Amino acid sequence: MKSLILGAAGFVGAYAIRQLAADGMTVHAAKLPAEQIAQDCEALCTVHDLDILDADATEALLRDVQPDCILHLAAQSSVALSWKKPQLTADINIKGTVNLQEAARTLPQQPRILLIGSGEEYGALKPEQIPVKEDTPLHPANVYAATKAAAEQFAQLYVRAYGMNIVLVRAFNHFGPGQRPDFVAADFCRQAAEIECGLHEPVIRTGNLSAKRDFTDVRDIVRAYALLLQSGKAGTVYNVGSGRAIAVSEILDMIRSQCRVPFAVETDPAKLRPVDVPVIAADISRLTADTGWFPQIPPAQTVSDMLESARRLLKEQA
Ligand code: A2R
Repeated sequence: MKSLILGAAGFVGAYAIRQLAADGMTVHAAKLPAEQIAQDCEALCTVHDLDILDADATEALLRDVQPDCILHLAAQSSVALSWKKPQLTADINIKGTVNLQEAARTLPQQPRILLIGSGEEYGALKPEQIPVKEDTPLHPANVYAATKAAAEQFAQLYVRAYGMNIVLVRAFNHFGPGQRPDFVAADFCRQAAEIECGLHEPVIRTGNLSAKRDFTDVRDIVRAYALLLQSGKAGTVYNVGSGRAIAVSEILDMIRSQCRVPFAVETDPAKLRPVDVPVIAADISRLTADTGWFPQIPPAQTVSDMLESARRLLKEQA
């Protein structure tokens, strides 16, 4: 089976390349021209340059590769940046997805597309709505979430209007080694590693610690994506998450228990979001029923791997 991963140089992209290659797929990986595929992934895939905002180039790449399945990860994926750059976020997340769907529509053989949306699409949830099921109405509470909900609407339209083979994912928070520090756990791990090396005063600066999110190890996430590429149903939305809400403060506690030196905690107003959703957790029964997937890596293991990776990165940069 021939797969094409869009956004392959991103955080999830590297793990997706490794997973699909390990599953025996032929992997084509598309990235922005200025980006680099993770070094260990180069031998596992054929690399292409693509800006998904270029509709003609997107169509040309799909005609060239003729993939059986497409994993669409290309996105402006930061909630914080989405408030600062709403137009860019809308362009990449909505227009980019429409470009992909239009390009796929012209292929003689319709590929299966796995479109990656977000648990953020649900917005504020009442306690009785948690864990949240896929049929819960969407009330996006930030620019990123609104663009992901819009992209999903386009995909549903293309499934109904053109019979396209698009499977929809609402992914909840994922984390793991290699994540950029503009995501909370990676930010804390980098600060902790810097404190250990004496590069930083012994204070971790945080945003809202009481927010509860459904955190899943990225290696579990890509396993779910691979299973959905095989056996997800077209036009169906799947929550992908652990099914359990963890407070950001619990992540910080895990880092505290593994950090080699003590540290204090301070609120940084710049890290607080204009609108924050108190609790998000996924109902993953549909995903489990259709694929047999369940998460295998405990959060404390992920935090330990992330801290180790942040320490390694600092050593390499020294
Ligand atoms: O923004 P950059 O320079 O980090 O590049 C991102 C890339 N990307 C694009 N690729 C093609 N054409 C574009 N116009 C374009 N704009 C951005 O997509 C990045 O390399 C990749 C997305 O990866 P990350 O930002 O690392 O997100 P992550 O965590 O891998 O999430 C994958 C998917 C996204 O759809 C998220 O919204 C969702 O999972 O949670």
